[in-house]
Amino acid sequence: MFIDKYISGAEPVRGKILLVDDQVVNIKILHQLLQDDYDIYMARDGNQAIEMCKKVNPDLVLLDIEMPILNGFDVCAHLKNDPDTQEVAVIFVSGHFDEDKEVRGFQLGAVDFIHKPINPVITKARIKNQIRLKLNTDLLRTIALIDGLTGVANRRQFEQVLPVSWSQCAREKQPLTIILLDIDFFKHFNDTYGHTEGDVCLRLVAQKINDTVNRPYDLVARFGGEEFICILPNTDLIGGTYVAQQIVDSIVSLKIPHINSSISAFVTISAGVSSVVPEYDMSSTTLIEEADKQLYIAKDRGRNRVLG
Ligand code: GH3
Ligand code: MG
Ligand code: MG
Ligand code: MG
Ligand code: MG
Repeated sequence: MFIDKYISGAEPVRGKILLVDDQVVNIKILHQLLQDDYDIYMARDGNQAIEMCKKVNPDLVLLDIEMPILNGFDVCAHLKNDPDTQEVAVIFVSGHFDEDKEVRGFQLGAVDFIHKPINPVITKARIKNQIRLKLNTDLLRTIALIDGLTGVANRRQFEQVLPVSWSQCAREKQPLTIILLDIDFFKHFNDTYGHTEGDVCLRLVAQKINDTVNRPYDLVARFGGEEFICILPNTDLIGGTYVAQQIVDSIVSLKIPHINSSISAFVTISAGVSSVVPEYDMSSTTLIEEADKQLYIAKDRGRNRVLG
């Protein structure tokens, strides 16, 4: 995932709003009011609302309270209990002012209340505030997990994802593979071309690794200075070694000049691979240590190669 699209992307992010009401006329009024500024989705009952939330991941739900079968409170409770939907902002749209209902709504995690018949100016303003807050929160969360220089995951994200992948593979009795990568003679590169060119090189290398590792649950992270690490769930040592070799080859094919590399005219990278079928009571630290050991041997045997 690359951060540029969040920060300097040409198209601003449009908020997504789900309108939930059993009365078509109410949905129509809100739709007309909001359609120019937001992407609008609609649901006519509670179950449909929950389904839509999972599918379109809206930023905000405008939720009617009085509905048959599942009322608005039930829907809100459901959304807030599901990790997939708990971040969504919920504004209740209620028939008339009722303090007990407002208390209940806020206790369930709603962020605001709007009363019918709606006042268009107040409604728009409240929605705008909540959408701005939600999009900013999303942006901060994203930035906190991304390496600012290269745009790939940062160390923090790696540390969050590894235990999740670990327990998922343990549960499914599947192998988990780690690839540790380190650019060869990168100190010489900086000394030769300068630190700014070094940064450009790091970006290009990171993007190439990211393009090469592309299964949905794989992760590429910057592990430290010129080191990168990949998590490959459901991948054994043979598969992981294959991916690592593809990375090593793809970095050579970038043809980034490196006149002071002792082994090539271009920038190269070395890789250490390690794999395990995780058990819950094992530590993932040994897996990383093993990859580091293999990386060290790859360096020792001439660099620009994979060991595992
Ligand atoms: P080896 O082949 O053994 O890995 O040699 P190396 O020179 O790559 O390894 P070493 O650990 O000696 O040097 C790593 C260099 O990476 C030194 C440091 O200045 C550079 N580096 C680390 N982070 C950054 C960064 O963010 N930008 C730039 N331009 N350079 C960085
Ligand atoms: Mg209703
Ligand atoms: Mg290093
Ligand atoms: Mg290095
Ligand atoms: Mg090292």
